[in-house]
This record gives sequence, structure tokens and C-alpha cells, in this order.
Amino acid sequence: MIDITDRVRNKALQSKIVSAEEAAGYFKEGMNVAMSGFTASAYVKAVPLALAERMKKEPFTINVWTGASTGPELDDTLAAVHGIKKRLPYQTDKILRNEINDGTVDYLDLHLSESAQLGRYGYLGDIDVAVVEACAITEEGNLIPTTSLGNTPSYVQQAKKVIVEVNVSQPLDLEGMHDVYVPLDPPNRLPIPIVKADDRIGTPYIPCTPDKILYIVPCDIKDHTRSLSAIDENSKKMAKHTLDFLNKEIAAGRMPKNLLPLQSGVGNVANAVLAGFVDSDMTDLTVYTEVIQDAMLDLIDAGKLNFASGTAFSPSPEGLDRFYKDVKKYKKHLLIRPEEISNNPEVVRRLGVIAMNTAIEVDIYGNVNSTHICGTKMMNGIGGSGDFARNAYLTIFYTPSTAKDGKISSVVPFCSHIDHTEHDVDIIITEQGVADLRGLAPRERALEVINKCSHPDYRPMLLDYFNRATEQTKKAHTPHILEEAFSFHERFLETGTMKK
Ligand code: 0RQ
Repeated sequence: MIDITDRVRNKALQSKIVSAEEAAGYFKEGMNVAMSGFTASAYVKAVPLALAERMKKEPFTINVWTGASTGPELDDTLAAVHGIKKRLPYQTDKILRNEINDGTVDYLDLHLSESAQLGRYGYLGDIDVAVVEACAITEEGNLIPTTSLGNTPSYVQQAKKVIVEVNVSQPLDLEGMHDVYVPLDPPNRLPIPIVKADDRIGTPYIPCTPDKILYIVPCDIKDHTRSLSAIDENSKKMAKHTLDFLNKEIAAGRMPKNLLPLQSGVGNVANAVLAGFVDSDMTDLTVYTEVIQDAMLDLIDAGKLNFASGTAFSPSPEGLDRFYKDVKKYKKHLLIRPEEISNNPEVVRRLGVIAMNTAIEVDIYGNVNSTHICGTKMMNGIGGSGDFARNAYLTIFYTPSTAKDGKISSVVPFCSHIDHTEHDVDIIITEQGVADLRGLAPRERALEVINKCSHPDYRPMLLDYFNRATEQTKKAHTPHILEEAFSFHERFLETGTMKK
């Protein structure tokens, strides 16, 4: 077995070190199991792998709560043996997604900032056991976290028992990079005293006591982070539109020269936008976000980013190696918080965050669908996009104007599912251009979205819909022809394209 005695600093606790197989024997049908992990960072690996092996021989299911998506050793492996009954609050795994969409798994798609407190409010049931990754365990039994915090502090607080995976692939230098704060629940909640991205308000460890720790499992499997794809032409155009737009905001005096704290979602577009900042002449940037990605290391190296606060460090494999080689340097610029703090509406509103997230589709009035394909099939989940979109100073959504080789228009008459309403959305950016919806009434918004953001192949169809809807409803506040509102989606389902 891997030697972790130097990382279990409480000598008495060393007697609880067992193999992953022994720990896997603890789980029973129907248990609520909270696991660490936010993106493919700091998720537990050895225990779910051993649990899946056990489930292959004696099938049973558990309910899995995490911070967000995880890596393949957790979601992929447990879903492949049909070991998950209920899953919350977010996922991105292909096998799990299929099981969510074929009725095998019940999925609770939650605002990430709320997910820990919903657990504490009690109606989801007790957490039977929390399984969490740590770098080390202190003399007092406290846990030194690794590359993300997510919901782990709250889960450890709430769980009846805790199984700790001590992962020796995670460098001890990570110690000190975290700020752990779990708010009290109403009516006792206090203001969260963060007024700058780098403010510290909590402890550098996850509070835990030795008696709560059931087992300690050694692990040496690295975070299985995802490679970034090359930045495509559309993403480059959207990045350029963003920088041009923000520069105009600065020139108009609506934003300071170094902008306001940035939040960006994950994926190709987010990465391209942040890469755009590296090549820009903007300096002294700050980031108050959920996920810290490779481009933020580039911004630190370029001397343009002063500080980034998030709940997970989610780099590509190359980014992770680069970070591990120089943790001490990057640590001065990075802080990891629980997701109920990184995404906290109160703090996002106070700091005046610029929120940049990606949509599946948008409609002509500015509603945004981030989660459902054709209104019924779950893609990933709302994640943190709603936490930021509702509360930011400026809320931007991105989407290429078409999907699936142009067969789908990402601008539709009416979104087939709505995650972010017209009231939350300020700016929509596609490769075609920027729709600035601030200060516009619905009929003005429709023309702005259609003319600036839709693809020329679909623009005449969208204008035709809008003009007929305006005429038929005699200029109603939000003109729609109800029986036609989903006609683009219906045509795609019937013919394989939204084109006529
Ligand atoms: O399908 O994978 O089969 O090629 O959807 O689309 O363009 O690659 O974009 O990877 O950035 O994902 C909204 C899903 C975008 C993501 C979403 C198809 C398209 C492709 C993916 P393929 P792209 P991305 C904080 C913020 C919610 C959570 C969030 C997401 C696939 O950004 O999950 O914002 N966001 N969190 O072909 C049918 C359409 C489509 C479509 C795209 N209109 N109809 N299919 N696709 N548009 C971060 C966290 O919370 C962790």
C-alpha cells in the first residue's frame, strides 16, 4: 500500500488507514453519499473505482452528491455499472448523461451556490457518508484540501461519517491556497465579508474531528483533467467582439480601465475570450469566478492578472503540470473557496462581476437555454451560470449562431427551455456580432438580437416570424404566434434541419 503516514499528522488516526476495497465495503443500497470534486479536480478516485468493482458483483445503487462534474473514475465508472440512483448538483459525463435521459438516473440540476445549503436544509435526507480527497490530515483531524473545494466543507460538516482519500499525487505546497467558510443558515446568517477578490474570511483547512473519520484511503491517481481543443475561428471572433465591446464600455466611463472582476464559464469560448485578454493591453485584472483555467496562468505569467478567486483549479493536463512545477509562484495569485462563496449572489452583486457564460440557444427576446437540447434532453446542467447571470454587473452569453454544421439556428423564436430569463441577460455575442439588450424593450430587443447575432441563413426566417407575430398580436408587449413558437425545433426533429 502507498505510504501516507507522513501526510496523516495525527498519529492515532493512522490506525484508520485501509485499502479502497475495504472502505468500499461500507456502502449500502440507497445511501446518500457526498463526494468531493468540482470539474475533474479533487474528486475522489480510489474509493469509487473499488465501489464500482463491488457493484459489478453485487449490484446496488447509491445517491451521489458532489460539487459539480467530476472525473471519469467517479461519474463514468459508477454510471457504467448502473450504480447511481440520484445525482446532484451538476454533471458532464457522457454515460451518466445517457442514463439521465433514459430514465435510469434521477438528476437534480441545481444552482451551484445553493446546492450545499439545500443539503443542509434537510429535505434531501441525511448524508450517510462523505468521501473526500485531501492532501493531508492535520493533528486536529482537519483536512488540507487539494485542487478544488466545491461543496466539500459543508458535506464534511453534515455527514455522519467521513472517508478521506489522501492523494499523494497532490503536492503539499497546495496547503494555504484555500479559504474555507461555511455560512450559518437563516435566521442566523451573517453578511459574507468579501469586498475584494483576494479577501480571506475563513480557515486554510476543512474543519473535521478525528472521531468523524471512519477510514483513510491512500491514493496516487492524478486528477484526470481534460485537454483543451484548439481555439476555433468562431471563438476567436467572439473573443474579439468581447474585447471591442469592453473597450467601448471603458471609453464610455461605465467601467474602470482594469475592468471589474471577471467570471468565465468553462470550454472553448471561455478559453478563447480569456486568451484574448492575454494579447490585449489590459492590465491589473482580477477574476472572481467558479473555475480557474489555463488562460489564467497565461495571464499571471504575462503580468496582467493580479488575483483569481474560484472554487476549482481546472486546467488541462499540460496546465496542471505547469502549475505543479511552480505552485509557490501561482499560489500568490490564486485562492480556492467553497462554491457557495465563489458563486455567492451577495458577493457577485457587491463586486460587480462581469459574467461570461455559454448558451445552447438564445431567443429573439433574450431568454437563454443553457441546459436542454430541443427542450427535453439534458446536456450538462445550469452549473454556476445562474448564480452569476442573475447577479452580475454585466451578464454576457455566448453561442455560435448555428450548431451541427448549420442545421440548427442557435437563435430561435422561443427557447425550448429557459434557464436565464430576458431579465437577467444584458449582452448576447455570436460570431456574427454583439446584441446589447440593456435598456431595450422586448420588440427593440428582438430586432437587436436578430440583426446582430443570427446567422444570415436564418435571419429572414426570424424577421418574418417577428413581423407576423407583431402584426397578429397588434404590437403586444412580447409578440409571439404560440402555435409557431417552437416551429424551428419541430422542423429540426422532423427533417433534421431547421432550414425550410
Ligand atoms: O455537441 O458535443 O455533439 O459536438 O452541444 O456545444 O458549441 O461545443 O459548446 O462545449 O461550450 O458547451 C452550453 C453545453 C456549451 C456549456 C454548453 C451542441 C454542440 C455540441 C456543445 P457535440 P459547444 P460548449 C460555469 C458555467 C451550462 C453550465 C455553465 C454548458 C455540444 O457551456 O453546459 O454555463 N453550460 N456553467 O453541437 C442542439 C443547439 C446546440 C447544440 C450546441 N442549439 N441544439 N445541440 N449544441 N448548441 C462552469 C460550471 O458550471 C462548471
